[in-house]
Amino acid sequence: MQIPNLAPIPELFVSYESAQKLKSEAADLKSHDLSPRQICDLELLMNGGFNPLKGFLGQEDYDGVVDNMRLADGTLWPMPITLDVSEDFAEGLTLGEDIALRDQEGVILATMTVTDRWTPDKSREAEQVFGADDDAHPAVNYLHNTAGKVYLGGPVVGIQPPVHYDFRARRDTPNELRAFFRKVGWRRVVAFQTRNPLHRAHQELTFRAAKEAQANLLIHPVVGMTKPGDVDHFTRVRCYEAVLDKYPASTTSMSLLNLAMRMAGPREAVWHAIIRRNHGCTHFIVGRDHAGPGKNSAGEDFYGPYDAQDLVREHQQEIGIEMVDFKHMVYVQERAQYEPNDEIADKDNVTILNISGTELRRRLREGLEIPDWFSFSEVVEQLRNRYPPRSKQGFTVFFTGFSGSGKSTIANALMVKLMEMGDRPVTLLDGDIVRKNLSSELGFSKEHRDLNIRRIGYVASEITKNGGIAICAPIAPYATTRRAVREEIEAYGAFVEIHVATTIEECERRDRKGLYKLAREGKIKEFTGISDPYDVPENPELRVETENVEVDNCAHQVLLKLESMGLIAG
Ligand code: PPS
Repeated sequence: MQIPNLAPIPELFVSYESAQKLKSEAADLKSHDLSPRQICDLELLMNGGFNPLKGFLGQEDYDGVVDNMRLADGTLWPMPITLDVSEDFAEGLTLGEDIALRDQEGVILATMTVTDRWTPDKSREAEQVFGADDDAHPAVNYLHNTAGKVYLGGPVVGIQPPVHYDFRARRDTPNELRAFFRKVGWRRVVAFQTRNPLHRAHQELTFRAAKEAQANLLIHPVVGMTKPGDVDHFTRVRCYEAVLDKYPASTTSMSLLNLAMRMAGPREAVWHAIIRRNHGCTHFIVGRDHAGPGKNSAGEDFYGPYDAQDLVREHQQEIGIEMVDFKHMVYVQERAQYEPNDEIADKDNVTILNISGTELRRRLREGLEIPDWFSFSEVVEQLRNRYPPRSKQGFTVFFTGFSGSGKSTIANALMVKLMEMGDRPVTLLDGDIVRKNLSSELGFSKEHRDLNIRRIGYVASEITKNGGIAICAPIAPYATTRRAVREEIEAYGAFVEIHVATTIEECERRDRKGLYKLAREGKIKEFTGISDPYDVPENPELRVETENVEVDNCAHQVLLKLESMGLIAG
């Protein structure tokens, strides 16, 4: 097991000439546009990362994998690699027919002969593979709410790998890595799987693992799809590059793996081990709660903390890779070094320091110190860049209220006050301006109002994502639409909902544009508050009254709110 066979492993690609021919013939085939996850799966099928699979699983293999982690011929394989499609697409196919598999731009990557088509029992798959039919598990959620209803299976013929424009030199196929190990004479290689930035504890444990196994180290991070909410791979790769310099020269290398993780704990760990064996590694580090999906809907862990280690240990011989268990490293202040937690004999007499992921995120968010013992300054710098403190992040102020309530006036006053501060660009998306520039073809039906607010939400989310301040001032009468926009924006920064609570009677009394009169006369239909609904916000960040209050004062209340939320400096 320790002396790897670094001979090339089978790929599913055809020669360049055959690929050109297949490509032109494939133009006549029915096409399936692959999802991002299927593109990741196809890449690893074609380049041998999923060896011995020769295509997407057929029904017999699928049943074997789901029920007992084995293909129909008995080979160990823990994860269903399936091509899910819509019922409509599946119905139009004849078994034995070839289909073209295209990426999201329409480029043909492969063809597949459809040998199997079936409607899976997804609840059974969830129970057997992921341990529970619970949508709190990201892969179960995907299975029920994203994946198509029907599975197709059959052998794949590879035409070209998916194109990556980022970090090209850092991506290797199994055969490229095998060739690299041959070239540099690495006979024992321990792989470290990760989807998180590496800090000092990781560097210590990987270095120790390599020393223990008398092996070289391969940092093998996943850059395909990881757990929703993870640090994006662009930031992570820059962090990994910084950490690479901390290992003794020529002992360690890094390669990026375009895997779509399922967060399936023990089964996933076995899958990861097989993939690393295929990439020419002899050892594989498995930690506590490897590929854990977080808590289930009852607030409990899906898997036991050492289930993954147990399952890999049970199958390591058969896979042909040796498991190295991941030690939980903690920092011992008195000795100024990291030590495995379970090897510290004098725990009562020393100070053990640790910073959890949650605590790290809090420190980043609030711009607090991240100590040198915890991470490397280059890594912290990358993370601070990516996660600036709230006072430097983008955010959206979303005013809602009746026509004539004073939204636009307060929004304009707020805009100039924020521009006076000058640290972030400010954009005003006022109701009237948006209707002129973005939504000129829309009317005031529920459907059109929703579309209008969605567009505003999209533009505001882009501004927020890029570190600017978006001020929106539409009527936005529907609570569900406001909630959807809030969710979209909160992925990037704060969403501050301000209800301008001027009563409809007061708005009608002011009637600055003369619209209420026309609405009363029936000359304007579906007029909010008169002949159309308005859902009063239940929990806005701020409610402002405008009767007998100066505009300047209203804008000032908003500024105070932003300050109390840490969005602007006090
Ligand atoms: S919505 O519901 O959020 O899409 O509405 P919004 O785009 O903010 O509306 C912008 C302005 O359109 C004028 N207007 C109407 N308002 C409500 N109902 C009807 N039927 C209507 N027809 C025209 C109204 O003056 C809104 O301007 P504001 O700035 O709110 O006074």
